[in-house]
Amino acid sequence: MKRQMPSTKELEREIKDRVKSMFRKDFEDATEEEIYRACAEVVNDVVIDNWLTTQKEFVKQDPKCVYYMSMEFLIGRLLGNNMINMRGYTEVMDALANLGVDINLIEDQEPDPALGNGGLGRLAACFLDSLATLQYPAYGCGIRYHYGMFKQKINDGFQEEVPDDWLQTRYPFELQRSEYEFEVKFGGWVRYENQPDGSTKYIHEGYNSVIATPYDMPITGFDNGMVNTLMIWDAKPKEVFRLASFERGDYNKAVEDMNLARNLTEVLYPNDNHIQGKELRLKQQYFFVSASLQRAIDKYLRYHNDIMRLPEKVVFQMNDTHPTLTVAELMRLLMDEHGLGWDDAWEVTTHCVAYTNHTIMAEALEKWPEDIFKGLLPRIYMIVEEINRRFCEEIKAKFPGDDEKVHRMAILADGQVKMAHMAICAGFSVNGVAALHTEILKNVSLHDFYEMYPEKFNNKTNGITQRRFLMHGNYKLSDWVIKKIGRGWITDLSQMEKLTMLLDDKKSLQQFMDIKLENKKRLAKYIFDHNGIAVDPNSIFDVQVKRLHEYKRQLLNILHVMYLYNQIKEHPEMDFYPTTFIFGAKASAGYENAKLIIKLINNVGAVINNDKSIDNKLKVVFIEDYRVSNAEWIFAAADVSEQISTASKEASGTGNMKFMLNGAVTIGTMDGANVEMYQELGGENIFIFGMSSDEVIAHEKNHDYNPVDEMNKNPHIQKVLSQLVNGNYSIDNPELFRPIYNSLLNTQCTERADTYFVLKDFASYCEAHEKIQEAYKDREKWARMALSNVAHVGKFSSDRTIQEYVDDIWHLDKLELK
Ligand code: NTF
Repeated sequence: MKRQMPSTKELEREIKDRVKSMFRKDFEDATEEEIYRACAEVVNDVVIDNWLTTQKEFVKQDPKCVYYMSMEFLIGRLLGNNMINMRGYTEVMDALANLGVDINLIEDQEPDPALGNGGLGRLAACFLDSLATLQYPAYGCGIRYHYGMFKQKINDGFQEEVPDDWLQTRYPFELQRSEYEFEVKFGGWVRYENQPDGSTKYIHEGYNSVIATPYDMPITGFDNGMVNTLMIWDAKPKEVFRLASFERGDYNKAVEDMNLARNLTEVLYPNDNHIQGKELRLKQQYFFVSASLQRAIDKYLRYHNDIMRLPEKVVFQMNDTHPTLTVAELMRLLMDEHGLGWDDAWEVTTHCVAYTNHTIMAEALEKWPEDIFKGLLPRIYMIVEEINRRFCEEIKAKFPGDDEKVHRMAILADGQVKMAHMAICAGFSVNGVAALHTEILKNVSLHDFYEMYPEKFNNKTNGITQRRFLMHGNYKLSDWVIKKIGRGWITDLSQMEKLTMLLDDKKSLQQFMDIKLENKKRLAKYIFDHNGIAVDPNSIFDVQVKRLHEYKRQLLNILHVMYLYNQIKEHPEMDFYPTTFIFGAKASAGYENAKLIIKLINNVGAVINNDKSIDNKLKVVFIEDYRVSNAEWIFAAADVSEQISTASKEASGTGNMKFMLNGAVTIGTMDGANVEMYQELGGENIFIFGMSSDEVIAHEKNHDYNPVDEMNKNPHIQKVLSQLVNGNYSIDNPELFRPIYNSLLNTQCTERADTYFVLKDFASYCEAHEKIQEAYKDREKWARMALSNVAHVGKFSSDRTIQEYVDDIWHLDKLELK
């Protein structure tokens, strides 16, 4: 039976009682942190009952379930999310209010679990939310990093990275499950033993090993009593307590094992769309893959005896190539631990694993040096060699005489292990994350593989969960929508379509814009409290929040701001609607160009925000430490959403959808899911600019783009570029931004100047912004555009995405819950 959240009155009493029993304090004397912990336990009580019921139904109904294998789960805070999904948010809010406490301050006490970098990790979290809501049995499998994504401090305009110590105090929404521990082995060598029956036994010796311990987190569905599990793995040494009694040799090994365990799960690599080929990262990958597969097989064999039928109950979805070792590790477990021969093991494996590609950026494609790989995973390497040998034979048979192709497609080539090639070779499904992205995979990046296995390729356009990004982040708009069209959209976002009936209703449009204004005031206060900058909630809030990457072109945005500032200074009389440009972005710690762009944004802000002569027409704000929790407020307050990547480079984007859901209008390129947003919206409700992906790809192929031509054509660009290096924005050190200048113009400094076509798209970007200015001045017209965005957001729910994965790839059974 589904257990409900208590009533407001009961909650008041329960929270008070908890504070007393947990902290031996009266409620009045409790700190906000203590109240947060008490609330977490009250909510946990309900969640855990439902978790138990769900797990019992799992055993009874024995459904097929998906293991979502991902190095990253950017889940964000869980207290608010769980209260929403258990339908108790308002009740807890009221109970706390009756006790004289603001729920926001209580939610703010929770560390923001940041076990991911950006879109890829947040997508995994949205998928878990949708799976539970749609009642599909699922496990998230990941790593319990002790330090998640670093906290960003801005000091004198520069980014500083501060460790994210989210486990400093006990996290209330995780549960250690010591009964599901498994050993994971690294290094050593493999010995062969011929068996009497003619087969060979492979024995792994001389290895170091750790014990993988899972921590389970409950993933609640919306209002259905379903609770799935996110298992994140931590490592501990095997023999820690017996150290003292070891002989010399064993003692050394125990020390090694201890260090191995200590380092493995210490920290998340902070790179987005970029790979750092560190051995520790490969260890992390094998660690969580091996532990998760062992647990999955263990669970399967508890209720079934024929391992050949594993694909009927289990599917492993590999979130990018990071978990590709799933392929070889599953082969190893099936052969070495469960006695299957190669062909049977391959049959099972290739029916159990599927692969999602999330990027075409060359620097994000995972390739491991063969020697590192072989040294760390000797048995796995043998298996990869055999997979590769058979795969190359298959290519040769299909394309006789094309040795070039075999070389291009091989898993082992040029001294490297190519993870994507293995994922495609073994996976029964290969999907991209937006229609355009999937077409580029088929026709360009993975064309050879598409020719070989056209039937494997399919598209699954990304989505986001409306429960977190509207109900929780923007409850005012959420309540308004409920009043207008009911509650159906909460689990069926296509129902937002009903809002189109309000597009000509002046009163509704006004209410809608009033809510936007309220949200802008909330963000303005946040900005004032954190940045000390007073921004006008009546100005246009033009927002770009996402990881800092050159292909995402925050540089284009800030160069345009510099241009606008020049215009306003030169033509003080010009008709310009006051605009606040808001940025939020973390740069990977080692990405120098990206960090310099952050400094540029901050310096431009410092000059513009302090220039009284422009009469507050322009403000520039850099929000420190952009993360899931402040993102929710930022989306709610945006008028304009900047989605301006170089066409072809952004596989999908998901921030674009979160803005749309909250009634912001997009300025964007025809890239990633922007293309599909454009299709849903019609051209009049989105501002499209810049080159198409075909044009970009053609320039890249023909090497015929010269940014100097763009500069020479356009005096505005000339002026802005000269201001990068004349000390305008760095009086003390005029050379500070020279590397940015060089990256745009100097062919000697980079492989190709202006790699991401910033100058090429500049004029078209300026024009699109002028159109935004015009549109915004007509307040009613703008309201209609903004509301159209909400009304047409239906497709971009992760519920829709998950249903497509289920229908086309996973074929899961829904769990019945009474
Ligand atoms: C990201 N990829 C893409 O850059 C985004 O466009 C996309 O929305 C998300 O994945 C989710 O699909 C990566 O982070 C990675 F790792 F593939 F580079």
